[in-house]
Amino acid sequence: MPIPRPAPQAARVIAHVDMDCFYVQVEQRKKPELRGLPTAVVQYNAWKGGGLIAVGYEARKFGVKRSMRGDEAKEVCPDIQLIQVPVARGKADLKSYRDAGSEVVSILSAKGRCERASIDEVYLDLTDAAESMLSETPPEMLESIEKEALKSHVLGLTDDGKENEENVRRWLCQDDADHEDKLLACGAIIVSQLRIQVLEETQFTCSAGIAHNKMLAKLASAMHKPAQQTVVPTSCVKDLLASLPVKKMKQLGGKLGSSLQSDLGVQTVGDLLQFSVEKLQERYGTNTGSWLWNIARGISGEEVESRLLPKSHGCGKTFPGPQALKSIASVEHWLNQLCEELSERIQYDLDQNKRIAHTLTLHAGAFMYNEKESQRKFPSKSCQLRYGIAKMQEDAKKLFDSGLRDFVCPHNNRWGITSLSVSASKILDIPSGTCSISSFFQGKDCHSLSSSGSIGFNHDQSLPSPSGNKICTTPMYDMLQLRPSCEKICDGHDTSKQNKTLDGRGTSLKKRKGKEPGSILRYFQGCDFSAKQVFDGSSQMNSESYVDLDATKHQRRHLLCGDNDNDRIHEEQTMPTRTAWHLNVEDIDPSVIDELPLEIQREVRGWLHPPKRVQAAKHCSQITQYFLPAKKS
Ligand code: TTP
Ligand code: CA
Ligand code: CA
Repeated sequence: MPIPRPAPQAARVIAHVDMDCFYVQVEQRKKPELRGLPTAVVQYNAWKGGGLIAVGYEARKFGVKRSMRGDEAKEVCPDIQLIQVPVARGKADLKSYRDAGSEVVSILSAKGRCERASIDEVYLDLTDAAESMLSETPPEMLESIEKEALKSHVLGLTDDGKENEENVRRWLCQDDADHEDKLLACGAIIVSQLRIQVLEETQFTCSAGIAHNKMLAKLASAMHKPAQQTVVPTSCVKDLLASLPVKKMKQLGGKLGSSLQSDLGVQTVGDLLQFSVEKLQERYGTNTGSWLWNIARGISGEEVESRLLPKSHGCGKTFPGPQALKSIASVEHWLNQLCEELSERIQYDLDQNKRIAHTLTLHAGAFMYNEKESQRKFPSKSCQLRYGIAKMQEDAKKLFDSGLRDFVCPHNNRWGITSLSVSASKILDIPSGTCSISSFFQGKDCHSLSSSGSIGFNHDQSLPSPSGNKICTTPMYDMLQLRPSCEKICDGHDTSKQNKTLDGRGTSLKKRKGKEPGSILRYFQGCDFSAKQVFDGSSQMNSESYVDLDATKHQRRHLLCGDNDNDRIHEEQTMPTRTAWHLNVEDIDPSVIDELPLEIQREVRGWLHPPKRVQAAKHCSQITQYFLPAKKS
C-alpha cells in the first residue's frame, strides 16, 4: 500500500542507477569474446531452448525479447549467443550476478546515501555532494565538463542532435538558473563521473535518472538506455507525467492501476490531476488517495534508505506444466535444495556483515486436480528462522505441511506444486557493542560449550562456518554481543526514535533506566519477536506454531507493547493458543550463568528463583533462545 510522504522542504538530488542488460554484461565480462555479439542469458531449463531472462542490446536490435524462448530468439537472430545461467543444486545460481551488483554498490555508495533497490539497481541521495559542489566548484567554474555529462538528456531541452552537447553545457552552466536546477546540474555531473568510475572499475555500463525524488529518478533512468543518463528539471515534471501511462509507474502496475483505468478512466498519471484529494481518498482510502494526488504532481517524499545490503534473501524454483511436483518426497527434495542455498547465504551474510535473519517464509504455487475453484491459493507461512541447514530444512517442511493442510480440500487431496520458494527476512544488524560476550567465553572450548546443552547455539554443528570458527559465527553467540549501557539496538537506527517506538506507553527507556534493572529484553525489543510463535523442533507441530504472515504482523504488534508483567500477561491473553518454546531452567548450567554479564545473570537467576508473581520465564523472551536445550532426539 503506497504511503504518502510530504515533499521535504529543501530540494534534494536523487539518482537512480540501473545496470544495462545486467546478466548479459556479467557473462560478457566472464567471456570477453562475447562482447559486441548479440547475446542473451537463458534459464538452464532446456525446454525450447530455455527462457530468456536478459537480452543484450545488440540482440534487441534483431527483435529479441525477454519473453522469448531460446529457440524463438534463434529464429529472429540466428547468430545469437545464448548463455546458460550458472546452475547449482539443480537451479539457477545467481551468486555471480549478486556479487557483481555488490561491486557496483560499493563504488556508488562512496558519494552519498545509497540504497540497494534490487540486484542491479541503486538509489543515491546526492544532495550533500551536489550542495558542496555548487558552493565550491559550480559547473560554470569548471575548466571542462566530461563528455559523459554533456551527453545527458535533460528533459525540456530540445534534442537537436549536433547541437545537443552544447545545449546541455549551457544548461549545466547556466548562471541564472534557480537553485533547484543548479543542484540537478551538479547531480548530473557527479553521476556521470560515477558512471565512468563504475565502467573503469567493473567494465559494466549503467544508466541513470537524476531528479528531485526517487519516483522521478526511477522513471528517468529507464528513458534512455544503455549507458546514458536523464535529468528531470522540475519545470518538466508536468509534461512528463501527462503522457506517462499509469501502468508504467511502479506501484500502479497492478490492481490499483487497473482500477484507475476502468473506474476513473485515468490513462496517464497526469489524468489524475482532474481529481481532488477528497475524491481520491473517498475512493481509495486516505493514504492511497493522498499518495495518488501527490504523484500526479510529481511529489514524493520517500527517503533514500541507507542500505547497501539486501533486505531479505530468497531462493525459489518453478515447476511449470508437467514438471509440477506431485508428491511430498519431491517437494522435500526441492525444499532441501532451496534451504541449502538459503542457509549458505544467510550464514555468509552473518559472517561477512554481522546480520541475523529472523524470519523464514515459505511460498508455494499450487493447484488442485479436478478442482473448479482455481482461485484457491497456497498460503504463505512463516516462522522464526533457525540457523543451520538441517534445521532450516526441517522448518521449511513443517511450513509446507502446514500450508498444504490449509490448501487441500477435505474431499480432494490430489495437488500439484508449480513453484516453491524460501526466504529469510527481518534481517537485523548485530548491535556493535563495546562489551562483547565473546570476552566472557574467551579461552573456552567453544564446541564443548555448545554441545553441553547448557547453551544451545542455534547452529547446525555439521555446518562449519566459512570463517572456521564455529562458535563465533553462530547467531546466538553473536547476538549476545551486548553492551549493557548501550542505546543502540538491533536495527541501527536513531535510538531516541527507537526508544519511543519500543515503549508502547511513550515512556523513554532512558527515563526508566534508573528504576528498572537492565533487562536483556530491552536490547532486543527492536528485533522481530516472532520467537513467540517459535517451535523447538521437537515439539509437536500444530497449526498455531505456524502463522500466516498477516497474523505474524498482528502478533508482533502485541509483542512490542512493553516489558512489564502486565504487558506480558496481556500478550498471553491475546495469544492464548500459540505454541511457544518454554525455557526449562534446569537446562541452564549454573557455571555458564556466572560468566554472563551481570544484568543477564540477574535476569536468569530471577527465572531460577522467581518471586511468586514473576512470569518472565514463561514468556519466552529472546534470551530463552540462548539456553535452548540441545535437541534430545
Ligand atoms: P532488468 O534491470 O529489468 O533488465 P536488464 O538489466 O537485463 O536490462 P535493462 O538494460 O533493460 O535494464 O533486470 C536486471 C536483471 O535481472 C536482468 O539482467 C536479469 C534479471 N531478471 C530476471 O532474471 N528475470 C526478470 O523477469 C527480470 C525483469 C530480470
Ligand atoms: Ca537493468
Ligand atoms: Ca533493474
